[in-house]
Amino acid sequence: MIDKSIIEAENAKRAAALRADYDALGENLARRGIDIAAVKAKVASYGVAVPSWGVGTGGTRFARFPGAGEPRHIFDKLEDCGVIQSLTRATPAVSLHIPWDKAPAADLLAKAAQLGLRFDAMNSNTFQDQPDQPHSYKFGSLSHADRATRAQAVEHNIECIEIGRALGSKALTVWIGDGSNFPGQTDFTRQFERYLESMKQVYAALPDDWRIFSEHKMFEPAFYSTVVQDWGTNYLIAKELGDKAFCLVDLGHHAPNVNIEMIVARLIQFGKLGGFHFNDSKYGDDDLDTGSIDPYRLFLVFNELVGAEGKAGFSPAHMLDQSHNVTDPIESLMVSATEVQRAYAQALLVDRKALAACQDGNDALMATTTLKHGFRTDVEPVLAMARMEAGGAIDPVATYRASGYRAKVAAVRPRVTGGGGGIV
Ligand code: LRH
Ligand code: MN
Ligand code: MN
Repeated sequence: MIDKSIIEAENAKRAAALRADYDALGENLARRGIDIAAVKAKVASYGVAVPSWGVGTGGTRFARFPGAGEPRHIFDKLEDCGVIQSLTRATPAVSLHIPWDKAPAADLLAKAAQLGLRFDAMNSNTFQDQPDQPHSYKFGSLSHADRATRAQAVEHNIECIEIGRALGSKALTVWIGDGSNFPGQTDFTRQFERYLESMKQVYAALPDDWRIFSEHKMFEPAFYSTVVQDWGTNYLIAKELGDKAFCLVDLGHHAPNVNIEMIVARLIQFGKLGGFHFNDSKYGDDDLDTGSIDPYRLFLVFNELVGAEGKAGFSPAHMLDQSHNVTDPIESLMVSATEVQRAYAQALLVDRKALAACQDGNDALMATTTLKHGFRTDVEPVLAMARMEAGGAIDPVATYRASGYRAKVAAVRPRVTGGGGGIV
């Protein structure tokens, strides 16, 4: 999607400075007993999936302000994802949302192969009504009081598995908006029983080598109670369903100040961490760019993940889940993928032996300083070198802008008008 010659020309402007910065960092890390090449190799093998729904401008419930060259359908979306991957080399997979991305499997596979992409977890959607759907989700889906509505939601999830199977996906993520808006509107227990019964039916349709991820979220669209509201309920679900069921942690789905890294640690300890939706937030489910508000928290999450590397059966799925309102979504997703990689690289630098010794010796100050040492290290040269060696851009955003991609697609993709609320 981006001409190789543009990447090469842009890299040529920056290669000498990168080499000097990389060598200087290499010397610094060597003094700390860290081999920069080993860190680079790990960073190079790291990937985070792009959400198909993230490449279009999101919007809020007040308005949507589309940009130029908005993707018209899943094939345009995949092309945009291809751009992100070709420049960052950190996003080899795309996570699809059904029915938004419904299209013939052969066409999706052909397009993905052409762009060097594959498909990560499938996402079902029973938080909106679709045209021609017999039963409405206004009062819930998998936990609805009406059996036929629940059955329709179960069927949809099974269809998502079938679509994903044809695409080489290996997981289904289920997020529902079910809950209530008024005290007394629903019976918490009966509603959760209905949810579990429905999820058991979906679970029964899961192929042997698939996983199902339930995603918790504190509130919204239900504003009084939500069926899958926190990691505790999520853990109960995963336990209740079985070995193929895991919890998905969307960073924006918690109250402000909640210790998310500790939730991650707990789920790892009990073998139920399924994956992530990375984003950032200041107030609620803001879906801001990953690392844009609190990069230290992202680092602390990765500190837990690196600490668990190698644990039997530990392989959480890494996906972005963002909504872009004031930026070019391609640029935001490229920067976000890099931020996730940065947090990973910084967490790799933590001296875990020293940290454990500080913890066991009750040296709180040196324990936290040991962590900070990793976070404070500017690892950009490692990330940029890994990108360049993989054929990507030293500076993805500058290279993207130099390519004129957005103007080119704007010429063939008709302008979308604004208005209406967003969806995520
Ligand atoms: C819900 C959510 C969930 C949906 C996506 C569109 O807030 O995070 O992951 O599938 O947004
Ligand atoms: Mn999410
Ligand atoms: Mn969300």
